[in-house]
Amino acid sequence: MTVYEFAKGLILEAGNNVKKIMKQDIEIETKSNPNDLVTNVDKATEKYIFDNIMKTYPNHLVIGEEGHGHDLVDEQGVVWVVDPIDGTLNFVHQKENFAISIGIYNEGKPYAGFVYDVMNDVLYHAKAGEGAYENEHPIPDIPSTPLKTSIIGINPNWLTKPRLGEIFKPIVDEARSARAYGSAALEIVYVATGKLAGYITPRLQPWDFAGGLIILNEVGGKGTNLMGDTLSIYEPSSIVMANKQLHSELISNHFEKNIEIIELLQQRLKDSD
Ligand code: 2AM
Ligand code: CA
Repeated sequence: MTVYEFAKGLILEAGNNVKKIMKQDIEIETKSNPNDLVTNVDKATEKYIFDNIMKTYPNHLVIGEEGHGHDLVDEQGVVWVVDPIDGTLNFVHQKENFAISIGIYNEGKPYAGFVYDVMNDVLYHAKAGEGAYENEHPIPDIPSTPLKTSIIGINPNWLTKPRLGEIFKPIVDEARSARAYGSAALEIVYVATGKLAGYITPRLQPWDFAGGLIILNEVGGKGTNLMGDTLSIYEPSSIVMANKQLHSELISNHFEKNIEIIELLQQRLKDSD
């Protein structure tokens, strides 16, 4: 069995377990602030995924939101980047619109990406260089769109921030419309399937974007930080994921002229990590 096949089976199994445990009580704790939640399901799911990877591939490394590998910096070999529940607030409040996300990198290069929309039983997956799939259906390349005919994904919470809001408001104004789904992993695969033309956020952790980015790259999309730099799986970053035309329009018409604020923001992300 290839690592790809193993990972595909593992994420589906982990999703089944989530469905089973969420029927019992969900225990909620707060992390860095009152709106930053974690549940027993996040923790149990990361443990399940970690333990199974270690049983089969003891030499592989794992970076996971709920505690694994946060000290890794630039590793050789195979690295799994895992978010056991992406969209924890949705999980707690809505019991849907959350995903399990896995990105696998080999010698620093993308190997495979998986985003599992658990409640809809839809697995988005891609092996680098071999195309992306929504369950068993190939996902076609995404079309190019200018901002004025694009629906973009952005969380409205960012629009109320003093300086960031000033960068993002004109983008929302110019776009055809904006949507927020509350799970970065799902929003990135919605860019890959063309439901959204782009997704923008000033801060994501590697486990939020690693799986989705590999899927998006397979269908001709592009993901970088707001300065246009390549994303690293070892640090948090600002994010713009979009079809290539929209990506380039957003960078040149909106982000480049605010480069000083964006650089400052990027520096703060590194300092706070
Ligand atoms: P999570 O549910 O795994 O924490 C919500 O807008 C999206 O942003 C979710 O994917 C959520 O992931 C992520 N997110 C929430 N707070 C974040 C933070 N402080 N830094 C990075 N990502 C965050
Ligand atoms: Ca999470």
